[in-house]
Amino acid sequence: MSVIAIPFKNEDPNVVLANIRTAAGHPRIEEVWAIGHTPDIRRGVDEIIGEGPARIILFPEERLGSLRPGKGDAMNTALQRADRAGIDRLHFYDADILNFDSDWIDGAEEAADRGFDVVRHTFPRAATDAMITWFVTRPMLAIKYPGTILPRIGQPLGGELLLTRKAISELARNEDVRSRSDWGIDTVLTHAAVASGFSLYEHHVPDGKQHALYGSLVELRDMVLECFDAAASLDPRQPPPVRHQRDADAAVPESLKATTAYDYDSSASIVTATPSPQESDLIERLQPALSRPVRDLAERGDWSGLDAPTWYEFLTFALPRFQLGDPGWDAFLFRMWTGRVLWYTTEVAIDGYDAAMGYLESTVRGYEQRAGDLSSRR
Ligand SMILES: Nc1nc2c(ncn2[C@@H]2O[C@H](COP(=O)(O)OP(=O)(O)O)[C@@H](O)[C@H]2O)c(=O)[nH]1
Ligand SMILES: [Mg+2]
Repeated sequence: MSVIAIPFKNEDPNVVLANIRTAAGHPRIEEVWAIGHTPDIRRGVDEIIGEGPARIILFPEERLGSLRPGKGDAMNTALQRADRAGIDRLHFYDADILNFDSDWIDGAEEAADRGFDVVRHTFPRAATDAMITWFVTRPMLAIKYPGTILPRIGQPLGGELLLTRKAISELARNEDVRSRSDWGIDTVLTHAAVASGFSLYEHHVPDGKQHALYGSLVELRDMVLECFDAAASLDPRQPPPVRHQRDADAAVPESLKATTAYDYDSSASIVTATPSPQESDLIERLQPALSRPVRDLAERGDWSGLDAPTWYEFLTFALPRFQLGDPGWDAFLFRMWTGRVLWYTTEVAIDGYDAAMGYLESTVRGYEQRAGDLSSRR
């Protein structure tokens, strides 16, 4: 039996309810699990329960993890329940998707029918969207696992995926997955599935995922820090080769190419804000080890040197040192990431969608190459 799990928090109730309805109306789906405790969504779900054909069940996330309680607890609640109930296929979809329809479900089910253990949805994103994927997760995976599939997965932070029975049962027993209650859950699940040797299909959604975008980059602060921490925490051993296929890319919608995904002006003030005493202390301590462009950003809010090689060096420097929850490190890492995003926006994204995507992909490949050369010389 196939189940769809939809974690929700502060989303537009109409969007969440429409997605629950779509999920419950699909012939392959027997149950829809809506996981969260926002009161107006609970009330709305109460009204559509029983519309069928699939059963809709609403329950809050359990406190399973050890980090900030968040999306990870919600996903792990579904994973544990699916394991206990012996569910064959568990789909996850974010609650805020505006263009969720039966094609997403069909695409995942069909790949599972062809024998893939895990299916991940992948889709085009605006040139200035996915800034954590492009400047934290994929670079970190490139640095740690060069030459493997891990840095090449399109949406390593994607919350849209399908796990088959084998994967459910293995991942439900994985302590790193279970403890990751925060935004780090996606990174840890992506890594654990590959490290466990599961075959992977990437199903392409050509229209892109239309969902809630951001104002200032400040809204992404927790996500940046938790995703960095999750990537840094991953077992450094290289994963085994896994069977992997993906749909061919399709033409990207023009509207998506023209989308600006965050507000530049309000974000620029993040890098120029006066550092807290903790951040100043940290920078002073690290100062002798920091490169010139990093110091220029830390001390004067000047992000003009945050190019790809500087960012590689910064990530490898922060990798063994960053401490999630340390106010100095949190502020410093977030300021640096913001500077890197601003640099990319003004130096690269400005040249248009295709050039931007070429830059982002080749930067990750370049990092893999650099990390691979280093590890072969060790
Ligand atoms: N149950 C539950 N759901 C959450 C929590 N945090 C986030 N979510 C849901 O996780 C999904 C992804 O969150 P979203 O803010 O859209 O992340 P983004 O698309 O990666 O920026 C959405 O459906 C959220 O409602 C949480 O603490 N509990
Ligand atoms: Mg979203």
